[in-house]
Amino acid sequence: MFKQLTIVIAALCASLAVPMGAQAAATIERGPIEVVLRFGSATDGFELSPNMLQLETGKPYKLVITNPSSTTHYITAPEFAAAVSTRKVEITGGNVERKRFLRTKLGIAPRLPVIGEIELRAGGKTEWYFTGNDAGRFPIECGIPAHAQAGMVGMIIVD
Ligand SMILES: [Cu+2]
Repeated sequence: MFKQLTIVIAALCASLAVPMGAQAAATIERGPIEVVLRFGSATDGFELSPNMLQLETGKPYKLVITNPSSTTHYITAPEFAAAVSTRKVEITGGNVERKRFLRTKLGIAPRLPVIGEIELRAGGKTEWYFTGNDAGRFPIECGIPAHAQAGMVGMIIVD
């Protein structure tokens, strides 16, 4: 009886130990936190969805931005770009025309070149990898004249 109980306890410990070990490894190897932001809509609505993102300083993010509309949009968030450390901006789908970089326009000394604008053509998709450095509220909008006024505005809050 005692021997059987010992075996049961040993088996229980082994079954607990494996998942806990796997969980610890998964935590260490976990990649950036993925956040999805849609610029425009499939019905050509002038919107950002969601129009508010809540992020945290010190955490790595992968911001996936899509443009399902039939028109070009400019991802414009220079203050936000200056408040994060960008690792890379990757074009993963569709048609992205260009990335424009700012260095001194904001009157600050960015750690790295600051992304001023990403032009995302119809059907385009881009992935922006960064870590939040500075807390604050940062506007994000479409930089094409009249698109922001039509509703393509949003806010990124970094706590
Ligand atoms: Cu636009």
